[in-house]
Amino acid sequence: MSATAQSAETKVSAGEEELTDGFNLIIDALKLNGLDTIYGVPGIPITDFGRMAQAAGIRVISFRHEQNAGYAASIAGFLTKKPGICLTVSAPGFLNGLTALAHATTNCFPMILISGSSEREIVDLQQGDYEEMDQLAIAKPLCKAAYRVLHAQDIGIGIARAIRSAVSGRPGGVYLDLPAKLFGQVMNAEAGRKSLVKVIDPAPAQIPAPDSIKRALDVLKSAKKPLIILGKGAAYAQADDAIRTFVEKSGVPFLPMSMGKGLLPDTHPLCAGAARSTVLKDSDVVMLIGARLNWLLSHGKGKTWGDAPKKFIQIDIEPREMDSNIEIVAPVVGDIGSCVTALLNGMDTNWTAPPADWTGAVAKKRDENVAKMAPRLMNNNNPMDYHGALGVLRTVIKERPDAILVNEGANTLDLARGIIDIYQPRKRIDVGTWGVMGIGMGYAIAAAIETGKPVLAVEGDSAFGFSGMEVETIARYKLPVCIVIFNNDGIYRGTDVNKANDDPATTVFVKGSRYDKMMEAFGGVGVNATTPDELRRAVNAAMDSGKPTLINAVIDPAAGSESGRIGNLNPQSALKKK
Ligand code: ADP
Ligand code: TPW
Ligand code: MG
Repeated sequence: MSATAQSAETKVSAGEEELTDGFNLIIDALKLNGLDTIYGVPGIPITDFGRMAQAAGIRVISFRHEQNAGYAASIAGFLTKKPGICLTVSAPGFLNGLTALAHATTNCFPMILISGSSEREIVDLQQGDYEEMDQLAIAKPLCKAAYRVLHAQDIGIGIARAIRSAVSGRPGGVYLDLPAKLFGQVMNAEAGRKSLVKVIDPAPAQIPAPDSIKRALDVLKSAKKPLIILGKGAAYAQADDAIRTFVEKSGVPFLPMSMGKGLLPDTHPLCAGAARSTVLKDSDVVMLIGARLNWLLSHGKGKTWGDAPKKFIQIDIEPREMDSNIEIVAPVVGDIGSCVTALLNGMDTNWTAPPADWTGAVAKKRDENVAKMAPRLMNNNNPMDYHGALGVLRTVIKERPDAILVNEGANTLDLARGIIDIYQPRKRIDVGTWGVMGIGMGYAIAAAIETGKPVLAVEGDSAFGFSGMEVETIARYKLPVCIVIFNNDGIYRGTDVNKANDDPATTVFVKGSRYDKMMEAFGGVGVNATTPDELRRAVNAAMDSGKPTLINAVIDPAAGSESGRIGNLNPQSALKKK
């Protein structure tokens, strides 16, 4: 024991000095900054920290695997604009959480991964400590910022830096390394209180330059065939009213990206969601609001964008995003709330809507596509196909527009994205920029915890498997989550055959699996649904009761296609035997 700690203890027993320690200071710092929920997995050196945080009124959600806790924290950040907190043990727990931290950074979600770590002196000399790893160095390239706190008196500043780094500018993941020794460090309580920092205005408004607003409006006004694309940055910004007013006042058709759906309802007269290929190809001016020109938008070039010459306007908080793939003729750098408000203020009172032949053509195409799809959504096929099952879920969400839809898989993802209309902002959360499988249960848990709304998780059977054990977590916390597994016996399809030996093909699973029994094992409701009618009854009952429910929706194993809608990105061997 150090001399300081020794003397402190002596004083406390003499009743002369009130003391605090690392455990308490971290908890106090989080609470002071309104961070009231932690997603994690306990163990050395953070077990007692979790207990104490819970006792101090922080909601601590204990998961079965850190990756799922991390995904929960990442989407909590997206939904609330406050950094989601994930807490893990050292080396293996840290590494399990790291995928989610990288995911948060890639998707521009604010998150803080807090990991306990082993003794610095031993780690740095590589002397083989318990769960030895130089975690700070490993985290650095995968997040926006990484910090380590060595002394109790620096906890306040360390957490303040982590919060500000996560939410200011382009949001992202932050790593905070807390060595085991820090938790037990003792210091004077009054000095401890004074060392804490309540972060003032953690994500200050970033006002766009007036010139950039004027330029953007001039370009938009000059358009004959304009288009607005709303990305998940626009959803994150929580500038819902300004965005809706701007789109409606401009009269420009809009295309929502997957998680931008619901900013304006998918059923809005200006929504071009069901005319996607037409508007990308034929538009002449495209205004991006919180959406990057990455692979999801074919980098702004190539066949998808057609031959019509195009001008791009881009609104983003990150200046380096401009010209990342192609030239942006009107860059607008600032936070979306400030930018869209400035655009609205800059629009003349005599602003004229785009030419009616453009808006009319977009609406016509959209209505044709919607009409073409309608009968397929009402089919009662047995075994079910994707359209029959998704037709049911579409109605479920239409009737409960405040429910949150979680979605992952390949066919299950791509088809649900197009078929299930979303009516309110931030009600659809999915695989994001990486198209990652495994976000499902973590997202569902955080969505239920952070919003208190019912959650419908629509999951491919493979996708679900990446986080399936968290069904127990959902049952344990009695969360209003209804999981529907599109069980087609495998990845993309359940029909592949391995002709070389007796092993199953690489993309297929056990046929006729009953995932519903997993939820029953933990005391929740399990249902096996083989028809759209059975599915409808089971989902409605689950959404009405709020009981943890898992529905095994049996889907025709031959119904899907390889890689869903992105088969074009899938290299296939030219030498493959037919
Ligand atoms: P999508 O996948 O929906 O197309 P992306 O994740 O590619 O969306 O893009 C989101 C963009 O939004 C990022 O470039 C990010 O910098 C930006 N962004 C996030 N929050 C804000 C905000 N508050 N104001 C402005 N831009 C933001
Ligand atoms: C972390 C690759 C993309 S989609 C998918 C995998 C494994 C599963 C598709 O099957 P599923 O859906 O969910 O049953 P369906 O309806 O088409 O049958 N590892 C990670 N992320 C990704 N994207 C993969 C692997 C993949
Ligand atoms: Mg499948």
